Amino acid sequence: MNKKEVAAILSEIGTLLELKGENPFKIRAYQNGARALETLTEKLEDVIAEGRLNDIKGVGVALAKKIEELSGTGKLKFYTDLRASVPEGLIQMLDIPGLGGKKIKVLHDKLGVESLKSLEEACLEGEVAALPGFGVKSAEKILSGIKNREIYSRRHLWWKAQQVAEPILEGLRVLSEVIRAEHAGSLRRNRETVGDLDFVVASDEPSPVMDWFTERKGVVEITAKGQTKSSVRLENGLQADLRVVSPAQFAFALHHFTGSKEHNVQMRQRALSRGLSLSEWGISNENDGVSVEGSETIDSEEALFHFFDLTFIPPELREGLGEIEVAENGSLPDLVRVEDLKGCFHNHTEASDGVNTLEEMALAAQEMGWDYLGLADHSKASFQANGLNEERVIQQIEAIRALNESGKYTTRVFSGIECDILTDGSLDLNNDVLEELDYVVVSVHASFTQPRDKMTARIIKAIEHPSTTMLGHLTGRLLLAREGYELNVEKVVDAAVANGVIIELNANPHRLDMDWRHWRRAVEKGHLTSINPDAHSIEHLGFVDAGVRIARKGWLSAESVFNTWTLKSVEEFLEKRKK
Ligand code: DGT
Ligand code: CA
Ligand code: CA
Ligand code: ZN
Repeated sequence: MNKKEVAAILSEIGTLLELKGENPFKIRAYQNGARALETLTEKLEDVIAEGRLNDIKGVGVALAKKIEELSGTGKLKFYTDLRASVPEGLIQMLDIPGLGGKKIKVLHDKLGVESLKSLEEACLEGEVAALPGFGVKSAEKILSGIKNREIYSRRHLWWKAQQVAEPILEGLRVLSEVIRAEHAGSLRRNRETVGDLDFVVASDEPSPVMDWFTERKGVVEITAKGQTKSSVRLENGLQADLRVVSPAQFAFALHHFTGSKEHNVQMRQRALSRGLSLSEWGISNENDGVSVEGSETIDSEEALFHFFDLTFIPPELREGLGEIEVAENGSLPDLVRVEDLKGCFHNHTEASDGVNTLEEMALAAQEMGWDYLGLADHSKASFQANGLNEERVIQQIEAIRALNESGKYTTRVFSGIECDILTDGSLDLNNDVLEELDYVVVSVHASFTQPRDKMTARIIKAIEHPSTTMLGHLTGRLLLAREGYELNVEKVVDAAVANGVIIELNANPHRLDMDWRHWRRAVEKGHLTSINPDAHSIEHLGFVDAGVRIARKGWLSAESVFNTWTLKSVEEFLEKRKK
């Protein structure tokens, strides 16, 4: 386990102890220990190897032993036992925004609630609002938190769903009875979250295919099994549907089960307007149901779209948002591809809350084949992330300059910062230092609950700051975990365009922020974006893949994406912005 993971467990132990009403000194010891590790500037393994764990302020002998155990084995019996001793319902309450160990203990002690259901009832009956320290607002917030949690639990992050789906698709493709196999549904459409997995297979022998699909390791329940459709529930909570069709039906079935429903409805209307009926089986005459001449040769989605006088519509655009009309004109955009990226911005190093060094990040970027890499550690207001003050920023700028001059790596490193937007919209570092940087990302990391107008004005003020180059994670949302803060997206986009500021597409699979639904309009207004992984480790650089998928879903082509530009154009752009 790395120091961040260990710190997270210590902090959770603190919360669990709070929940149990343990001794405040004990609780504080774990919280302090977590904080100490979060802000540790060295590698945890080194500190342990050199026996210096005890020297860290806030880490006593007992805690040091636990940290060593976690770091070495990834496990800690004390933690496992503690977790098991707390009712599951109370642990679930920790997912509700605004509820921590202390508050949950009060709810449990005063109202006897031990499950989300009983907590919901207590909220509805006004019991929570009546508790000291709670009130009507916080009861409402708890209610919406419970509701969101339910909605969240029904869906899965695209990134995770993809990891589950990939081996299934590969497994299907190697079966001798399988002629073709594809993903379908929301996963194929690159939706940010996925309800269930869908697979479509062409085969003349469905039985062995269905057997393989339902008898795989990882299947915990078979909810349906037939010759054309089977459904299973998998151990990780995901469900998966498999359709097996004849090779002649494959293109129609793939198109149908890719969806979306809205896109399908519009395609059917288009068919109907020609007296035809389009379904997952094929194209027939609306009146007599007889298969239509020419339709039997359709063996691909390209051919299917062509039959209806449309250019191929990439799956990610099939949301019923005007893609059919644009395909009719043959003017769908040439969507950005991951190979188009020549680098990326907004990445963290161990100087703030990342786990890798500057050199490790530069090497990893070089291995990605990138011409440039922008670093952007946190600024000092993000103290929990060990944000940099002015002095440390200057040190980092010098370290980056030295690295570039050493010629050690072919990747050019840009010095940046992820500067906190303070509550009033001002920036967290002084102007002299901001001007020394190659670029500045500005982000909101605190005071999420400001009213919509205030938050909008706060962000616009930061956009108008002359040093600002990019706006980080527009809404602060965490998919399936936390709603974004309230703001007027349209106004923020307008301000960004007016000031030549780039709104990033944060590619972290938990964020994918700004949402894909806003990009098409933003680009029509002349907006430029940058697909930024917000990497906190070298592995996270790979998040750009998720970002590109969402960019495609937002109709973006390479020219609207800053980090597809050449190193020279990027340097010129950043130079010009500085003047
Ligand atoms: P999900 O699973 O909620 O993330 O979203 P999808 O789009 O994967 O939905 P799913 O799995 O229920 O169905 C897969 C596709 O099958 C869907 O995108 C379109 C098609 N489909 C399903 N039900 C209907 C329907 O009632 N009408 C039409 N036109 N298409 C449907
Ligand atoms: Ca689905
Ligand atoms: Ca499905
Ligand atoms: Zn951030």
